[in-house]
Amino acid sequence: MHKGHSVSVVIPCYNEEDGIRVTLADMPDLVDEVIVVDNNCTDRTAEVAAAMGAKVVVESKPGYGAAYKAGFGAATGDIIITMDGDATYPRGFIPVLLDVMIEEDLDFITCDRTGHKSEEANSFLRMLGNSVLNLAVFVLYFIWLTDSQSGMWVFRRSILPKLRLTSDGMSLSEEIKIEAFRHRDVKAHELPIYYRERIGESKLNLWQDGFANLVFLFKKRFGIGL
Ligand SMILES: Nc1nc2c(ncn2[C@@H]2O[C@H](COP(=O)(O)OP(=O)(O)OP(=O)(O)O)[C@@H](O)[C@H]2O)c(=O)[nH]1
Ligand SMILES: [Mg+2]
Repeated sequence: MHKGHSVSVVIPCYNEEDGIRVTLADMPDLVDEVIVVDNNCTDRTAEVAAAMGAKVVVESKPGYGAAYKAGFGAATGDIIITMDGDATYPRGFIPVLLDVMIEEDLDFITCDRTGHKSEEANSFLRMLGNSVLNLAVFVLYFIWLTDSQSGMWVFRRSILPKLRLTSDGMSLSEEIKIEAFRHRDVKAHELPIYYRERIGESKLNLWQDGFANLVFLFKKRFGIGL
């Protein structure tokens, strides 16, 4: 609970046994519930998460987006915060992000990792891919985001029915931002955070996911197949 608002953290996981342990270990006390979505894990992610006090939700439909949609459906907090199960996003920033949200009366915050990343998390190929996707978001949707692919968002649960989330894959990350920033009743902002190197193996297929995210932006913009 933070200043009268209950807080849920939702974490999608595909085999993040080691990462989830570190992610949950320093979750601030103000977080009322942590929902870990077990997305076909074949390791001990679910056991570790449950033993550390998280509520585990099972989603067998594969994909980052599918996992998030299941997690959002199970969350009960007034405010939902998202992050990966790999300990990359800063749990310690949560109180400050909530303060900004409440003070500025925001509905949606997306966290920008680009200002200060740990060196390992900052490969040239990733930076190039992210720049191309940021540019596409700007050209197609007229929204300037410094980090269109960030996976840490803070938002009021009440706005969820206003967001049309179609993607079951990695593209959900850009889609939720486009939906929030373009909705005239949603007050959205981007705020900087610190980002660490991940624990455990990356689930991102750089070329395949990057290209799929680019194609998704065009499809959504022109209403093709969604
Ligand atoms: N890629 C992917 N991630 C999934 C899936 N289901 C759940 N996840 C989780 O979604 C989060 C994002 O995946 P990551 O591998 O961290 O992707 P990323 O953050 O873009 O890449 P890294 O910087 O290497 O961590 C992780 O917590 C995954 O475990 C899935 O089907 N595919
Ligand atoms: Mg990650």
